[in-house]
Amino acid sequence: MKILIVNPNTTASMTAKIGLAARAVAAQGTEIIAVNPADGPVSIEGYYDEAFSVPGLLREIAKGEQRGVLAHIIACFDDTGLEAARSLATAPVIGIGEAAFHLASMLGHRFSVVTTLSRSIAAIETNLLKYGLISRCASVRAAEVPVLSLEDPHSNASHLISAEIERAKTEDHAEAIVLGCAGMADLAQRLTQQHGLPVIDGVASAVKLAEAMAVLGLQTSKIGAYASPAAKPYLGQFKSDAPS
Ligand code: 5HY
Repeated sequence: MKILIVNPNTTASMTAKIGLAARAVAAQGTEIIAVNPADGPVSIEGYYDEAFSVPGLLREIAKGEQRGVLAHIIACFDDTGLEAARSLATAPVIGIGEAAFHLASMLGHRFSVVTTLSRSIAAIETNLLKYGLISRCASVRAAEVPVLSLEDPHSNASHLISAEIERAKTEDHAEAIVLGCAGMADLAQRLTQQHGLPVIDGVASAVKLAEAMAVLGLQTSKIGAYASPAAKPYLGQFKSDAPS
């Protein structure tokens, strides 16, 4: 089976890291296709970046549909463009945030999220409300690390993330931790051992959920919220994106 994983930002090293984390847990026979758009922000830190990442994301989802992938994964923790992607796609579309939240909710009474910057907290809390899991979330904390510092081996990002995990554990009584950035995908195993509680990476979580849905032959429901977009002209630079 083919699974598409889209990093909606345009940093190729993060796409490579995401692909590595995905292939590390993929089942035999699962082909992971990891891509990022050519156009758009190098990192997504807040609503404005998010808005400009969506067109490129949707174009990659459209290509995945043409390639016949059995599931799509959006590898941005804000689940950027999730509903639009589901409207476009027939195969299931899984956001790494939603995937990780659900797994965390099955591992402890309450979980905390540790993300990059404070400016990302509101979008994560909004998603928790939307997914019906806000009551299971003890806190959403930010380690105050820029997304691209996760690509710098000399940064102290992992140390700051670790310190925030310890605070969530001791101050917020979190029983599980969700890593709030796709760029943290390589940290989950070490932080689980270091802190003695489940530390969950959304990339790996989404890959296993995607495989499950593909094996079950599940597809996005097209009779309501995620119905295919109505055919209409789009003018200007989005002319070629118009639904037919
Ligand atoms: C992500 N930004 O997973 C989010 C995380 C964040 O470029 N990839 C990004 O900090 O919002």
